[in-house]
Amino acid sequence: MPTLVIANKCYSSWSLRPWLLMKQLGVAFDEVVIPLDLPDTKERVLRHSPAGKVPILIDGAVTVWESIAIMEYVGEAYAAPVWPEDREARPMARSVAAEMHAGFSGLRSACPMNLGKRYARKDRGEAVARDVARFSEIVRPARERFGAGGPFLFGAFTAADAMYAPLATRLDTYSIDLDTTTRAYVDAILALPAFQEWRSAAMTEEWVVAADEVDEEAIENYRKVA
Ligand SMILES: N[C@@H](CCC(=O)N[C@@H](CS)C(=O)NCC(=O)O)C(=O)O
Repeated sequence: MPTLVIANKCYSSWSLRPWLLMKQLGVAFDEVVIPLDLPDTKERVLRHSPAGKVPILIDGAVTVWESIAIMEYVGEAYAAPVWPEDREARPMARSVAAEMHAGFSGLRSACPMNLGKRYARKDRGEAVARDVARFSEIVRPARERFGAGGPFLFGAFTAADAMYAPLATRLDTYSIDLDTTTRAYVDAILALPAFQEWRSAAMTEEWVVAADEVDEEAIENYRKVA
């Protein structure tokens, strides 16, 4: 059974991506959680991969890092339907997944993933507004053209949805206004049993990163500890 090395479920958006995909596609794995921001975090991550970042997938002699590479490996090694079957949907799914991997820095830096908190609706600046608009421009045509078979971008859940899942949590957590189609897509991600499992585990984690402890902007705190 492969092992997926991840960080705190409350904060680690990159860890969520392959974890959710593997759960959703029924690929069994063990997990190792390395909490972020502790004195030995880096050293513990480096024991698994010289790139020094999680997620990392270890499968016998194979070590894979970078979320997209892990997803591609899962598809190949476990014959899992990581990408849409439709020949026209597949390149679009790969494009939007790569776009997420390389972009959305406005949303990612202004609204870090934090499943333990909720923030009031407010203007979060132009970079965030641009990223939110771009996200909707991805969701609406994908849903319209390829979404007939299910609630996700290309109908059934694929790696493209896994890539956007942390962004969906941010849009929810930071109370960002969305059009109806985009909101329905975000809700479909949040309703996934696998995501609920991740969120429940996040709520019981003991570790709280320093920035979170002094977070005065949060209007709700869902965490049992903190
Ligand atoms: N491009 C990487 C990003 C991985 C990443 O930034 N991971 C963060 C956690 S969410 C990390 O390992 N941080 C620990 C560190 O940088 O020391 C991917 O796609 O997997």
